[in-house]
Amino acid sequence: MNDFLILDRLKIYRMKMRLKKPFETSFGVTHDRVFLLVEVIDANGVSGWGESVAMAEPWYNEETCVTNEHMILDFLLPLVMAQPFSHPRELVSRFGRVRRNMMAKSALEGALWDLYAKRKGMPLASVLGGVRKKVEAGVSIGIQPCVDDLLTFIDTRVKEGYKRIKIKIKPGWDIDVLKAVRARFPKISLMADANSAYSLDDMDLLKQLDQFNLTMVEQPLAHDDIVDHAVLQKELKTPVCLDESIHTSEDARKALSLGSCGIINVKIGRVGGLHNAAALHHLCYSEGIPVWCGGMLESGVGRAHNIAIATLPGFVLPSDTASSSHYWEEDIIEPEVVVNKGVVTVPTQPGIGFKVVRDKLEKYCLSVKDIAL
Ligand code: OSB
Ligand code: MG
Repeated sequence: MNDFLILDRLKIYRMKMRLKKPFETSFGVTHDRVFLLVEVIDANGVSGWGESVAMAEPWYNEETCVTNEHMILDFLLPLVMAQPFSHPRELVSRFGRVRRNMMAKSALEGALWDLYAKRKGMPLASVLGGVRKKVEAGVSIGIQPCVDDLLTFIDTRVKEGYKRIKIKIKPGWDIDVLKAVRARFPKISLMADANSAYSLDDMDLLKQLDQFNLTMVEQPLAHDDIVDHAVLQKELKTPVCLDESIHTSEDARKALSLGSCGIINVKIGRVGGLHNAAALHHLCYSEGIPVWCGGMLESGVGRAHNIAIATLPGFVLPSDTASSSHYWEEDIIEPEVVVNKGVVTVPTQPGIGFKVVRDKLEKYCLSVKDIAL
């Protein structure tokens, strides 16, 4: 008797969903979220769902939707099919042969985790070792056309109960904007994410961040740096949080030993999947480094995975797990993700715990690759 996961089909859906409002960061503006969904179907017709958080363009990291599809179909799927496996963790070492391409690995591994949990009849959060029934939600607010628009937007989200507001900053949209936000909202938990828009030449400006009592400043310096961040962290009282620079637990270990940051943003896609995200969490938890789950403008599928990982005990800061309605006119899952008084209730159904609604999926689907295995 074995409990091998025997796969029958794999489907890759190329998706395009219009954001309610364009999302602007220091690296660019997103109007439509173009992404991939991965569905794996076992011999009993049970489906597991994963989402690739790679974007249409390589501005956040080097991956794109097109490179992810190529990696999944031409390299990762053959590794999955090469030998039987009974747990998604067995794939991590197989995928290790493929350098990087973390988001591609994560999309496929995520679908297999959902399938695994459904076959066990357990919520994904429980399978991962989660301990929370609710996760605290923060919200990430892009660069706005003017400061008044930003203040109005923050006001609605604060009134809705979000536990932390993150604003995006870039040169020219930083100190004055934060001054205005703090003047209007002196008490809220506030942070700023620069998506690598500064360098050590901006030290004087970055030091001014300390006056705003920010919970953290996220990824102020280069996307591939941990050395300059250590120099900066020594000069700042505000904790530095790393996002783009951390792809593995080894990266985190080195960053922590250099003192490059006080907090780490864990994104499942950026670290190559749920197994690696849990491992990164375990390292930070044992080192006393707080983590939280970052977002990548996910549809309901990716959002559900984020909620599951955020139930681990070291996720002690609010995560970017906003309501579906913050981003979308309608999401592709039922029920939608809802933040109530700043928290999301973790689903108790098996797997990701949200149902993918086929009609809605089809509405936003550009094309499908359907592969018999
Ligand atoms: O840096 O955290 C980021 C969105 C796309 C790419 C990078 C980032 C973001 C966000 C949005 O901040 C977070 C969310 O999905 O709510
Ligand atoms: Mg970030």
